[in-house]
Amino acid sequence: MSKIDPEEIRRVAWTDPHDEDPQETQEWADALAAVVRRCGSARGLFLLKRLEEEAQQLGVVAHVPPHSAYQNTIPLAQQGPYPGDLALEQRITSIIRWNALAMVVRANQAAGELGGHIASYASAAEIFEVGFNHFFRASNGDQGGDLVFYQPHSAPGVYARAFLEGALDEAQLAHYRREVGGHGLSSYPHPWLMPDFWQFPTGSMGLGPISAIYHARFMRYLDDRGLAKTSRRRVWGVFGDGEMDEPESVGALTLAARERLDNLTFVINCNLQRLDGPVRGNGQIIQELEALFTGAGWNVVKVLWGSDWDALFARDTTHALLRRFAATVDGQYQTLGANDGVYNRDHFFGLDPELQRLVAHMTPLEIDGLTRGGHDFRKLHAALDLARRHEGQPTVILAKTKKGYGMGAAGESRMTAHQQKKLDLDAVRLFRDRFALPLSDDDLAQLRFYKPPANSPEMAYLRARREVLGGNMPRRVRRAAAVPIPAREKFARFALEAEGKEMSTTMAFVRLLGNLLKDKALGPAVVPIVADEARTFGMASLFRQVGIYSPQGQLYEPEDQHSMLSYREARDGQLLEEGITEAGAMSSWMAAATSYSVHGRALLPMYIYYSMFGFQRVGDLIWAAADQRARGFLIGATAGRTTLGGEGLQHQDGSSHVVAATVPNCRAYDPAFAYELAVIMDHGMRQMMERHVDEFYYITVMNENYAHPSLPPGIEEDIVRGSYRLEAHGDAGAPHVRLVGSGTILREVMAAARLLADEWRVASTVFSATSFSELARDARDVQRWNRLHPTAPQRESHVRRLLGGTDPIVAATDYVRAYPELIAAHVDAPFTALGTDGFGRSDTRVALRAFFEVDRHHIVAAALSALATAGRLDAGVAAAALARAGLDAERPPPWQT
Ligand SMILES: Cc1ncc(C[n+]2csc(CCOP(=O)(O)OP(=O)(O)O)c2C)c(N)n1
Ligand SMILES: [Mg+2]
Repeated sequence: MSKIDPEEIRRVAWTDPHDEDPQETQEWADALAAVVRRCGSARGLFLLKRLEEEAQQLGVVAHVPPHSAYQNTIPLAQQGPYPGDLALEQRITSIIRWNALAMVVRANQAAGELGGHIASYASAAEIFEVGFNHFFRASNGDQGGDLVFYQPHSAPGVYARAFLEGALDEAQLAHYRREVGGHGLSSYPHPWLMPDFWQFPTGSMGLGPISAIYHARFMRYLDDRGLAKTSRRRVWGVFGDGEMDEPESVGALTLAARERLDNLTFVINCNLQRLDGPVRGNGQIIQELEALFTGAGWNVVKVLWGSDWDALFARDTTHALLRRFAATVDGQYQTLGANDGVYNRDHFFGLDPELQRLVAHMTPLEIDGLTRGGHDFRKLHAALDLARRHEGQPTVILAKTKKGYGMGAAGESRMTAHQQKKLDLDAVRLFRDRFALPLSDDDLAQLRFYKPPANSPEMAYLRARREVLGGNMPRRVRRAAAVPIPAREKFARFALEAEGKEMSTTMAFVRLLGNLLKDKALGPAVVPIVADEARTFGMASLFRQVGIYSPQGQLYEPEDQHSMLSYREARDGQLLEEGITEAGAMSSWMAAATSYSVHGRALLPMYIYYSMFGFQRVGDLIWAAADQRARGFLIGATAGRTTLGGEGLQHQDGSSHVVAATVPNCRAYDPAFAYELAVIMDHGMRQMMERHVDEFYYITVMNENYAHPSLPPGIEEDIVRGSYRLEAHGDAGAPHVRLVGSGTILREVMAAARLLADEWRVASTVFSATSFSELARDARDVQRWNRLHPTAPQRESHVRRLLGGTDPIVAATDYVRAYPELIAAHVDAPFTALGTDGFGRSDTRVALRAFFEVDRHHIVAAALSALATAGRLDAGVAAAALARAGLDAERPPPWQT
């Protein structure tokens, strides 16, 4: 042990005024250092743990910060040699940087409105390149590759690399953000728009992180159930430090640790900035994230300082650098990043005489060249390698970078870096020089893309690296083997031949699900998902029938082990019981719903949930699922604003169908009868599992019990189209009205038809509307075709086929009026919509339906009123009907109370 220099001790004391006995402190520190040197870090850690136990026994409470010092987690000694050619990789990265920049600047020169981002990729380039050259494995034959979630605003960099790999051509790069016309590249990762390229949409902050976690988890599920071999596949996610503020980003961290997802690595691009400014101007986002991830149970690896700092650390025996780092907030780091070596010398090192001495031998240019760890291949490689080898925990790599790295005064660490997309010629020239790009001034002026000759060392190296790793990335596969759907009669006989049996459509769904699970071919492909509501929907029998997935099996005797419905967790359990996280359940659903593409194994997920907590709560995840070409069923249960009686304002859903109608590949249905549900599910399964159609189904089911008729003949296709003629009432020659009902309100409509015939001598035809949105879509298509083919024989939409003519139409629903009004523009008759606009509230169904004016009496009154307006009935009859039913014409509208 070297002799302690009293001068050194004084220096420690000088920097830590709380130290009463610096000599003693130094002795402890030296003793620890000696043990680590002699016996290794494991022994050092052991001693510390023992000391901590001793301290606890003595009643000493440690105030240990929840993060480590502001330095690299991996010490230089454990770094290992770099397995690549640093110089070549540097050159390749520079070329990609250039092409990414040229792509964005060109898009903005060509059409100033297109936008695009450079600064995010500029900060992430080395992270991506280390991944592409050494870690990201592509799917190759039977070898499933890695799943990579790319930071969305870095898309130009991913395109620029694909250009070098030959997956994209120059014309495509020139059409960045110009997708109309079919040759362009989408702004961010969108599988809908680039189905052979992108796998996962990440453009909406926060959805990438939660989705990545559930994909990693779902790979375990596939393996544990023997559905696909995934043990060699990994999930890598590169996300922004600002993005980590999204609740979704952090909402599932503990799940990843709990399920020991060591197949998962996050790399957080900690450039300390988001769009408007610093992520934590007055704090340190890296330390905050370290505390968060450590607390959640992750393995945390910090990559803060590049290799050129190593020599400084080695000489900094008193940790003056670490103390200065700890005292520097991110807003200050940003300013340091934006300024030159002289500024950094004076405003960082200059604050401490010890640090001044440490860099006294360095020129300002050398100080300026000190890089952050996230721009150093060696440091990044060591971290990703550690993550890949680490067992039992997911790993997060916190990589400190600079936003706009290399953009100089045009963007580097500047407040406005995020939105910088126009660079003048001087800035572009500096960029070329900074990255030593082989570009002439004319190349710069033209913003020419650059691709080295095919036989150049750069291209040979790039190809060789990707060959080792299985080929080009990103790449998306479009299909998997079809899964045969059993004959409808086999799984749905009870629904098709219900013969008046009483049930709810929820019960019918659960029974259908149970039957499908028993089918030999389809059964194993079904993935039932709940978010702590299985009992609510009468699905508890599934616990025992198929088991609840748990990677640990069941480590306890369930309290109800002797019950038929025992809570059974199993390693090969089929049901995903997600707990109270709709975002998590939805992410699981997405993983299963895209398994046909990601894993080459088509599955049929069915996520059943409180309908209010779907499109409203996790609508953006559903939108992302649509982008991802998800296939599966979303079942909105306890649906309808007046059907879910007691639950009140926050539970009663009156709007999900309106939102569902806006998702282009979502087919949404509101069936009233079990046979409708069976026909819709049968159709959906065949579309998705047999015909490989990229669409998914949203079906609302209710908890109201009533009698269900059998399937009338010949109406299956109309059920799928959105409506069919159910029955007629009244005498020929009487004034006639058309009544349309959907969901349980169809039964109010049927009752109204009888009242109209019996009490008011009005005839009616009743239609069941299984989907106003599907009717409207068909009508919209036909309307457009007719508009564009004015001289051709005009086509007729399904809704006009059913509801042609001018007899008034009254359409009633348990959703807001906007839902039935989707078809109003496509019929010629006077159209009255009755719906549940306003706030829900708790009461009985009867009371609620009267309150929202969707019960039989209001339907009768609306029908008579419409006939009177049309001049087919005396207005007094309508008034009499209101009076007879005791309806208060002067009460305020329900949507105002
Ligand atoms: C849900 C959502 N909200 C807002 C945005 C707009 N937005 C795009 S990037 C960005 C800042 C991202 O900062 P960060 O995550 O730190 O990434 P960086 O660009 O700094 O690498 C914002 C606010 C978005 N894409 N998604
Ligand atoms: Mg950032």
